Amino acid sequence: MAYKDIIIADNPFAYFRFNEQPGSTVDDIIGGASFDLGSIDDGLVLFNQSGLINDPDTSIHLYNSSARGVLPLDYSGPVSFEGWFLSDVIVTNESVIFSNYLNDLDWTFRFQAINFSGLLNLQVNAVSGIVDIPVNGFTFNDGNKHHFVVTSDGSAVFVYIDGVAAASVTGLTLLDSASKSFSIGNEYAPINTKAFDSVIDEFSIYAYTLTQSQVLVHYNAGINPPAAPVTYTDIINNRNPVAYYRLGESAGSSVAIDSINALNANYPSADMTAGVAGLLSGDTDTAYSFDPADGSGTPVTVQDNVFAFGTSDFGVELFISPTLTNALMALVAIDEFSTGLMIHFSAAGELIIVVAGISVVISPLTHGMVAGQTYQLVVVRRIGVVYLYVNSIEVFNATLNGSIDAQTSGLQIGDWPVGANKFDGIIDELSIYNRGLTVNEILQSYNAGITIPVGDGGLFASIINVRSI
Ligand SMILES: [Ca+2]
Ligand SMILES: [Ca+2]
Repeated sequence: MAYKDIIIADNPFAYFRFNEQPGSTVDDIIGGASFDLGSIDDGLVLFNQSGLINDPDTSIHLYNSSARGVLPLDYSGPVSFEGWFLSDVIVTNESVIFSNYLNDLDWTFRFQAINFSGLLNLQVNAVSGIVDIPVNGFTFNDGNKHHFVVTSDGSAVFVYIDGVAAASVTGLTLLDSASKSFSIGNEYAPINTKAFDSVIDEFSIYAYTLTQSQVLVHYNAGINPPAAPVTYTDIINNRNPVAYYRLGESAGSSVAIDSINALNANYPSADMTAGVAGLLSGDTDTAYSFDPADGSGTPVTVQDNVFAFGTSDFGVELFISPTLTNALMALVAIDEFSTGLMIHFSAAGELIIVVAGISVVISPLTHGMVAGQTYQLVVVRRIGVVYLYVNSIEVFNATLNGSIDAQTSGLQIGDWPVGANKFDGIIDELSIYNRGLTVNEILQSYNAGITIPVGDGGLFASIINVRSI
């Protein structure tokens, strides 16, 4: 998970990424009831500095200026401030990273580098009087980026540096400043003599006190780049599908044991073969093989209403290896013919997509699938248009804007609800989405899931070999 997503998941009151363009105001990306640091005081502002966390987002240098706004929080109650700064300058004056400071009489706190002790220091104007909270052991101008968090819960103040508690004072309640003037990168206007002369990034404010474990998670997320998904399964899970069936369960199981986000299903003990080699390259997870000769009994069935997409976008991705393509046989069916979604082959070798009773017929030459090979099959709807992708290549699209309604018979894999039209071949790794996957997503999962063997005669092999994300 990216740093930004982790911060947003922890419900900040405001979150400034400092990725603005010159001339713009500093916007809180959370929006809603939060607030913007709309004004930047006169002074040198260097936008688009290299960011301090491990992602491409930029940062800002507010030398001799500040980003200010009125922060409508009660400072005497629970509150947290978090961000990153670069410690690459020799501090020659008090150098404020953030503060609540309207004037000499109306202030609550300032977090600053101070020259006379060489320490990082939180200075708090508390109910009990002014208190200095030095961060012992912190050496300024070490050339490194640092993560900081300051929390106050009304009775104790904590300072965390780089994920660990670095200073704390108990029995301290912050004054609730009348002005609630809040500045990043300096003290109060118009004096501006205590500018922080380096880079600040990813400033977030919370109306509660972050816990030690939250602080550590945030720090680690900013220091370490999020691990890139490396397997097909990782990629699919990252997309947060409505359901993902890996189809490696044993026959007769009623529990989706190796699927993630999947709804429990009825995997019949007869009429199909579980445990066959899966269709993903380099993945030991198994798949199901269907054969009409085994009988026309129950398909894999999932009873649930999460597939009621209405007229909204949706996505279905799966891998298949058809034993033959010229038979009436269903791959995936969501509910009944007239109110659902079906993907099936016809006796003429066509691939047919049915949405709310409206069928489109894709000729064998167009869909390009032949018996005995493995294919990634993706059907998505984006703004009323349904697209078919085979091995990541768009081969067909048509307007199919009918409503896919709440189901009575759920999701069928390898047949459709009335039975007797069983697929002949292997089905694996079915994922379903309540949005239309993008072209790049489809290509990414294709590349992760399948490797065309050298010399393979697949219709699309020559095209695929020159495509990449
Ligand atoms: Ca940033
Ligand atoms: Ca599988």
